[in-house]
Amino acid sequence: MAQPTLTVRGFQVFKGFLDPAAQSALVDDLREVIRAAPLFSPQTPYGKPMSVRMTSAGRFGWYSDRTGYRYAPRHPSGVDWPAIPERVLKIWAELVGPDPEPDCCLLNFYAPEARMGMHQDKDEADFSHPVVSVSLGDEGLFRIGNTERGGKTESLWLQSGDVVVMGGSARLTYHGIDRIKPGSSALLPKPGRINLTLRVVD
Ligand code: MD6
Ligand code: FE
Repeated sequence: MAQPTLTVRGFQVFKGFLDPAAQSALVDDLREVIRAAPLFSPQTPYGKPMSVRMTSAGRFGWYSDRTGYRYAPRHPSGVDWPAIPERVLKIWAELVGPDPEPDCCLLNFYAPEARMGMHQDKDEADFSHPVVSVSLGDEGLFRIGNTERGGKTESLWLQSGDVVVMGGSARLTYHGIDRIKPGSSALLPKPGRINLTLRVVD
């Protein structure tokens, strides 16, 4: 199995795991996902829309509105989430193993001004399965904190093609994206960053 380029507070970072050709092929797959299940801006329980736009693939998709965050079996339009592309499943299989497969692939799109506040990923049933994240397009400044809110943090830039595995003792560590660097990658036709997170929800 591949060895991480670096490990930061238990987050295993595989720099350049996807080469440019693999990144382009993946973006083509994701265009199909977005065509079937268009990006939307989730409302937060606090009444403010998130700055990140999102959609999902797989049996479950991530959804949020005034009543809270949850996994939902369908896109807000009522259509089923599209299947997780094979190329995405292959990344998981290479880094985590073939079984179980992820049942949710959350797709986040960061326009130049978008960010994501510090959070834990804790809405899944079994934290023994890692979360795998794939970065595409412009670089994003990823901040890693602690298992409790607050305290000292460490930041690193995630570049197009980097993959991060968050498992083990790091599975419940706070993390977020402070900002992106528009124009740092030519992968996407306009400035922005795509991040995929793969999980086993159920
Ligand atoms: C992002 N990623 O990179 C946001 N979650 O845009 C995440 O929130 C994340 O990168 C769990 C594990 C890895 C991640
Ligand atoms: Fe997260």
